[in-house]
Amino acid sequence: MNTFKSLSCLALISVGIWGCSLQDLSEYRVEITAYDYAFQAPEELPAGWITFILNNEKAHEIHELSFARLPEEITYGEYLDEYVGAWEILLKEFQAGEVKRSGISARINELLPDWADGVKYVNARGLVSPGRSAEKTVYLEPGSYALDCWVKTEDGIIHLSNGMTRPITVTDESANSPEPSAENKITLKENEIDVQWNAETGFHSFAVLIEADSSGSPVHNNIHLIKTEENTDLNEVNTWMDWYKVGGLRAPAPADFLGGVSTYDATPDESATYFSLEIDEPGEYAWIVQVADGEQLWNTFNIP
Ligand SMILES: [Cu+2]
Repeated sequence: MNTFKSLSCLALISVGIWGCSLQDLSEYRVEITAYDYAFQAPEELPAGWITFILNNEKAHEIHELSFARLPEEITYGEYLDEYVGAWEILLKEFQAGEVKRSGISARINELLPDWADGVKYVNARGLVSPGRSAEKTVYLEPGSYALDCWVKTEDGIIHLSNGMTRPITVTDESANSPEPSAENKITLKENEIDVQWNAETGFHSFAVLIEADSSGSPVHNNIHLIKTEENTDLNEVNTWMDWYKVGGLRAPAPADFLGGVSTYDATPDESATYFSLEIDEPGEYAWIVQVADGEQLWNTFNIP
């Protein structure tokens, strides 16, 4: 099992990752290895801030880490049968054209069990292309979780249906790990991605803050970094990032994803979401936030 705790602070300083203090000695790091289609992951973790490294260097497809916290009385088996099963039925009907996009919400409510509202997505995505690794740091309360990949195969099958899912129990024991002190800040505004950083090759850590709309809801729930080529169509990437599209998150990916995060239960401005990634070569890149069709929210830039 590739679980290890607390890389030494000196090692981190030597490669210039964190503004390190003695408290950072207890950063809790877990490596999750992705395969097509499986995760190698621990069965049990302590509660608190956990840094997950998604190692996608052994797989041939793009993958993600999605953490769903299960309702207390529900087993992982029930979650797979009744909850994931409902989404599988919906997806088949949607792909067959029997359910339209506008009808998804009504149909999935018919299919899902009564307890479905109790499933909480504490953190998702962080799409990572094959050959890459990326990190994110997530706060986990004690409880039962499912670690899933919701990306779809070329045939439109959810990776988790092919086995890319693991149960993880978060115990009452504390990870004794501090909230990350990321070196860079990203603020997601309604029409702007505000990134405060030095765009250069190397390892970069980010805290993501999300502004609220007039009703108090977060204006966005995701951000990713992609490497672009001359023919990369960012409108196409935006459309592809929408799971609720027949071709959404379905192989092949239209861009090279370095990492990022999605968060569904975020509180605007109050708590940050954390991720880190490695920019391994100069070139053209883009920060992209998946937004509704016809809208655009990205920043393109060059790494010299
Ligand atoms: Cu996957």
